[in-house]
Amino acid sequence: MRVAKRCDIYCRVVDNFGDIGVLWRLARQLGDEFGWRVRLVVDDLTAFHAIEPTINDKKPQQWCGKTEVFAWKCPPIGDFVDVVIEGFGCQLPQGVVGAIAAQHPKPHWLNLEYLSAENWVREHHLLPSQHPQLGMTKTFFFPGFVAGTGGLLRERVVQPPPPPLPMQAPLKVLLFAYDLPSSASVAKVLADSTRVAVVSVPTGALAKRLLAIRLPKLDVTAFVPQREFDALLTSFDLLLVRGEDSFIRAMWTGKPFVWQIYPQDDRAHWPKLEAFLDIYCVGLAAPAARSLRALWHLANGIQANPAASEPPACLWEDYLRHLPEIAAHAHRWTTAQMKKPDLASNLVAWVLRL
Ligand code: TRH
Repeated sequence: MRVAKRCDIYCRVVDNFGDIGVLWRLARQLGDEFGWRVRLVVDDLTAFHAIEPTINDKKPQQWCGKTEVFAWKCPPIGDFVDVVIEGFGCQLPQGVVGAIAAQHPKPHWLNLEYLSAENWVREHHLLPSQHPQLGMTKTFFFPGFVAGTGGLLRERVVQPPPPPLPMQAPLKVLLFAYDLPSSASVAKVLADSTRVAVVSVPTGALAKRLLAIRLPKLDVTAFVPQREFDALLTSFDLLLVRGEDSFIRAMWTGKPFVWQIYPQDDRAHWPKLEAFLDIYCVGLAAPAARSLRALWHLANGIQANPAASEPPACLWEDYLRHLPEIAAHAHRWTTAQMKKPDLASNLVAWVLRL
């Protein structure tokens, strides 16, 4: 029998809930499915509490299920550890780097990167980088959608989606998006549409903005614990999601979705969105793909050619015309993605092979 690996995961919350959302899922999965002894070190316990209400944001050390959680200011130092995962280039606390460098044998040190569908990801996945002073190697682990990348987070409980049903009744739409003008314009189009029954918006800055303009059909919902979030997604017909974690979770439902990517300076996020659209639209007939792209661009405030762009309501009507085809495609895409190994399995396999 293999001895359980001891794994420390480090998370700095840059913004919102995605950083902790992803690393909390990974911590849980490594503990629950692979029997690893995981410690999660987080710099923002308040953000963690928002997605996992049992976390006490005043406690520097606590257990949450099988995971031991530490506040960033007092990380566990000195205990033997097999694997160290640095979330999204967060840079380990100084004392930790020294401690793992002094350990024999040294742990596997991974940097888990942000998700991207860009081509270069495959070439960079599992590239080592030598620490100039410590003689330690840090390996870059890239999630991704295609073979040769680290894959996507998906727990064993995630089931293949049921085939899509005809959508005759007015649609229930989830809008979990950033507080941006493009989100408000999509919300208005949805609310004005006779095909939409409700626009459900989780409490937060965007919900406030939409309440202020008295958006019709608006339903502001409470923020649910992450463990309930995935089930919640399945209760909608169309999912407008954002960031990294809710995007992947929307995908696992097999339902049609629109991804609002995390906005970066200098439009650095635009090529990332296009890279995903390029792989996602393979197999979708050209008119439906054009329509899908147009709605995604609207949600992301992208106007490829402002002079030629149609009014948002027309883009939505066109999307609705193609919705049965888009829904069937979403189901096919998800079913195919589910046949690939998931991120935690890939990570564990890589560690055990070394
Ligand atoms: O919150 P996000 O925008 O997160 C991020 C971060 O901003 C990060 O800095 C950035 O780099 C990254 O996006 C790309 O979106 P995301 O990734 O979808 O994370 C939201 C998390 O919140 C996800 O784990 C699901 C969870 N959640 C709940 O647990 N309950 C809820 O009710 C809702 C609406 C979300």
